[in-house]
Amino acid sequence: AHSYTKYNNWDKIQSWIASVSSSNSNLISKQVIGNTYQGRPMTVLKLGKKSSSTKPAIFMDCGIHAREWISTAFCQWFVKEALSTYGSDSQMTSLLDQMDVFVLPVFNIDGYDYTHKSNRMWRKTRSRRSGSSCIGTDPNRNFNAGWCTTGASSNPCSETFCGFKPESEIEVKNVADFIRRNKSIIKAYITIHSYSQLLLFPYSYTYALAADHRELLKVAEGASAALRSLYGTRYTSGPGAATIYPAAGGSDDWAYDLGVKYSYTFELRDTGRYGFLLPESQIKPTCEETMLAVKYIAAYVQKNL
Ligand code: 0X9
Ligand code: ZN
Ligand code: ZN
Repeated sequence: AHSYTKYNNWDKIQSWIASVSSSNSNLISKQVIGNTYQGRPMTVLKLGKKSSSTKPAIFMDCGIHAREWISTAFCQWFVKEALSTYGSDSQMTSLLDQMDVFVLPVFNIDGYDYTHKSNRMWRKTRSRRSGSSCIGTDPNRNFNAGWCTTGASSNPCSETFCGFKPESEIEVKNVADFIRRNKSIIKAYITIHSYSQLLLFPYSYTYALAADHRELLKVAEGASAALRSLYGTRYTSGPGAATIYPAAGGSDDWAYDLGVKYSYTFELRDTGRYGFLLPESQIKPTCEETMLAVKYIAAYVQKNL
């Protein structure tokens, strides 16, 4: 059965998506934004109090990289917390009254399924193309933001293969199309990765500072402080290029250049002891502390609509 404190496989997440969205219909709805390369449905959950007028929104995805299981666990946790604290937590109530939160629980479903069935350390998608026997593209190098200029490889066998062209991956195209379609209402983009305990913001494709650098840094530092207040977990905040490494084609830089100002990449626990193999015993504390950071960013965005 599905559990919020376990790493659920895709079959369990898929049935969870169906049940969570049908049993809380005042606060949640679902929409398929397209299928993956292998034909699995990519479902976005929309959380928010129903309203007659169009509401501003936040978009959040998990599981761009297949092996980062704590990331996918966080999106499920966020949905649970949103539904169970609406009406009792004043911040969550006000957030979902005023805004919608779009959650894509697993971005790279084919890769995620592969990490459960064949290779726990798989990172990329599972697409094939004639001309190479190597499988998969790094979805976080396939967005159209300085595409393949730095920190990415044009070799299909590389772990950071940027793809044959920007948005060559159907999963990337589906998400980019959804965000473009909803560009006028999407005020923040949050993408969840692991590991390293970082809160990153644009740019990663260049060392140049974003036009909104000071504000993005201030909000990231506030969010990191909120996260740390629960269990003392330390996060480092900063622009991607200087804080982790230069790498082009990422979703955060793409969303920012499209006009979504509050664009953040989380790298969740830990700092390397377990790395991608974070024990299930850390799901609850990791998700609880991350909730505080995400809610901090959401509250800031809400206040500055
Ligand atoms: O390299 C990545 O895609 C991310 N790190 S991970 O270990 N999860 O693979 C960092 C992404 C930072 N943002 C961009 N490079 N745009
Ligand atoms: Zn990642
Ligand atoms: Zn909780």
